[in-house]
Amino acid sequence: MRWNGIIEAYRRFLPVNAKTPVVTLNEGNTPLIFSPRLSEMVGKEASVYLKFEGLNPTGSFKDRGMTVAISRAVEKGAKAVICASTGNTSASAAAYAARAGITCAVLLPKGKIARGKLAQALICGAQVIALRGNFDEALRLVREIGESYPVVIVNSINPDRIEGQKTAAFEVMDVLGDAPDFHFLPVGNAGNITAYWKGYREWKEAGISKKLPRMMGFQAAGAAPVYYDKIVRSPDTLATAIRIGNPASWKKAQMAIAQSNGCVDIISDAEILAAQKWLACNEGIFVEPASAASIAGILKCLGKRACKQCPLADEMRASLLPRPVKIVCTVTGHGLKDPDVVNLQGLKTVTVWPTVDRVIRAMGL
Ligand code: AN7
Repeated sequence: MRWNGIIEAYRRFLPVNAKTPVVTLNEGNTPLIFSPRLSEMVGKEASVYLKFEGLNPTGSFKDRGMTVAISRAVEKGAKAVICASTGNTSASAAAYAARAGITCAVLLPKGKIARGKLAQALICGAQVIALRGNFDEALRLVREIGESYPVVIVNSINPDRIEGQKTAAFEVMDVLGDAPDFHFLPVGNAGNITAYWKGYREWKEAGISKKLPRMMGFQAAGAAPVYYDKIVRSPDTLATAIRIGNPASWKKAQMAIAQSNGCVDIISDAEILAAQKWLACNEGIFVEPASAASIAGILKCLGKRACKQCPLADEMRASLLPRPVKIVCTVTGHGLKDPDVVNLQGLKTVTVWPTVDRVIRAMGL
């Protein structure tokens, strides 16, 4: 069957009507990839799946929310949209605005955007404004501009974004037949964890699914306002996508974690890099550093340094895990967006003269 994007697939759960002009790049329908090695690490009868959102049209989960936000903006007659971004929202907004034929302005923290994301926003013709400030300052400006100028904000403070993003939970349930037991996610501006929880709840309330997952959120240690329950004035992490100190959906994310009996924890930049490398080397999936946060998270839960409140670690120790247990980790963005990370990983090519002998020696044979 032909896939025409998330609005067509899940129309009756979304804030659209027959007259809404659908601006789509056929986003969604991303694969839920079984991870044999993570499953084995969790234990017998465990299945761990990776929701690979890097396979959306602009390479991140943001496209799900953007198709709804831009379609609705066009429906309202908007001629321009604006967003603050750590990179992926700007890439997505630029692409969908280009498709809609409207103007897009993006406010980015100068020098803190992965190279691929910047290229995406620029090539799609967005007005790219580098701010001498961080994401939180950019979002504050966008809120102010949205109040006084005729532009639609397409950050996740626009509820249409959350509505679109909740379709990822629908897709997970469509594939698994029900919600998983645990859902692991990176947390930055906290929109995505809010959206998944909304999606899971809606289908449970509609009687389509039976279970609700425990929401497991992970923040970079240097940018962890939800974990510390405190605004971080100068957030810092090499995972630039989640370099956020005052998340827009903070309260809703806390609610999702509390209501689902889940957990929020931190991982260090070193753990993020290690998880990114581990996933690429062991499962062949290259994700950007922020996305590796969910993998670093599950690895932490399975290891000795699991946080005290971690339900997964607790239940594993006490053999209380439901059997068979199902776990989903969302990997939010594609690794190709941030190619410079190979330098941080300390990875290098080997250069040799063009002889068989030299090549064989370089191969270590
Ligand atoms: C790859 O693009 O905030 O907790 O401006 O790009 O919903 O914010 C990106 C966030 C995780 C965090 N993974 O999700 C932006 C932006 C990737 C991301 C997150 C982002 P939220």
